Amino acid sequence: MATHCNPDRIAAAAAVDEARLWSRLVEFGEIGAIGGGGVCRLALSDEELAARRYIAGWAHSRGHRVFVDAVANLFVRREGTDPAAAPVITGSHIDTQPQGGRFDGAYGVIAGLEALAALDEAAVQTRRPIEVVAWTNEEGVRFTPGAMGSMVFSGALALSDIAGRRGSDGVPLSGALASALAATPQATFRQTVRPIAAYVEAHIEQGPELEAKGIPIGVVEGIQGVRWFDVDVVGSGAHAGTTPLARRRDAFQDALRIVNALNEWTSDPGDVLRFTVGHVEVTPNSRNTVPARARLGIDLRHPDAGVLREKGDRIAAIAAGAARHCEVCVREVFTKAPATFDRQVIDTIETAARLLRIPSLRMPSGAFHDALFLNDLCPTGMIFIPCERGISHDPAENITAAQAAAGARVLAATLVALAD
Ligand code: HGY
Ligand code: MN
Ligand code: MN
Repeated sequence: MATHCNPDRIAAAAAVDEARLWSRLVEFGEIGAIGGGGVCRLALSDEELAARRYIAGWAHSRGHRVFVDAVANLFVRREGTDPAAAPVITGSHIDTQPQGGRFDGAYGVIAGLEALAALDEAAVQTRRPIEVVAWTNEEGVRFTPGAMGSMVFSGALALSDIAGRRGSDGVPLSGALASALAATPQATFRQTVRPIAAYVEAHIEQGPELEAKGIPIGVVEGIQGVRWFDVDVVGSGAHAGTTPLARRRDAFQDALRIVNALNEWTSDPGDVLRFTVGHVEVTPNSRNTVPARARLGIDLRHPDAGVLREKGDRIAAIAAGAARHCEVCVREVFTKAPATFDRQVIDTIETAARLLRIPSLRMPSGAFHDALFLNDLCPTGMIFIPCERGISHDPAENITAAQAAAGARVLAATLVALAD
């Protein structure tokens, strides 16, 4: 990276205002707040639409243009000296888990906005435009798949193929997207932009390593692969008090057998393979009725594409073999191979941290992120900051103002370098 932009990188980083960034993070965390410091801001819900209005309102007040695309990805644009140049994009997501924290996703978007403010205040001009994006539906809780906005943006998924889907609450995706577009009338509708010069996403680590080592910045080298499966177990409803065991086709009992068999299949003494059944539905979910149906939502991850393929490909057969009385149907609803980030972007982030005298550590990401899909489109990298006890996807998720500011400083300096 050219050294002539060093003063600009340092000036932009120095203009990051820790108190302002923190107060925005706190304010943003109040949108959809639940007890215990957590947030429930499901994709395209009323709360998430309020968060979109917050971002668009901020951008408008600072004179930035706002754009939105067909899958309701929301972009805030700071012009470069060459408006025709491919933009550098930063950002993350603003939807959360049902009992999520304040920082997963939101941090990357708010840190991006802080970086734009810092560039403005340091009067740093970049050749390329810089855009801060809030990708639609990264978590995949209300609508599947997760990372929907970045998948559609990168071309991994056609919106027309999923537009007919409904959310877990029965709301059609098409209607929810229309409401999101209507929520930010100041945003100009825009077709997908090409090419993209680079993408860099700031995020909390969501794991314990940085905190344990006392290192403020993680330079992410790549993301492990992921596969999601829905397992439907179909038995027969019956009376709980009268039906002998021999006559039962209890879907939940077979679901338990399936989970046990899959636990065995995925057990890994090295604790690298990650297998989770985080979603269970039992129908009719009545204490005194033998369950007629059960659905399991499976999340499987590994950094090695071969292991992920081998372990995932046998899930349907193992599930079918473990069920004693019921029919089993397994569908894969989301899949992405492991990704390695661009060497130059990794170097640029690491150099920015060094320039700012902030210690950093190269590391992989166990969580997936929108960067996983942007990586197929343009040079991509990620900046991690520590989070308390490594906890995420829980109201207890927490960071300090100083940690937030360190990440935003490295982000600002990185954006200046990438947009030069
Ligand atoms: O599931 C993930 O890894 C992401 O946090 N949504
Ligand atoms: Mn996230
Ligand atoms: Mn998450």
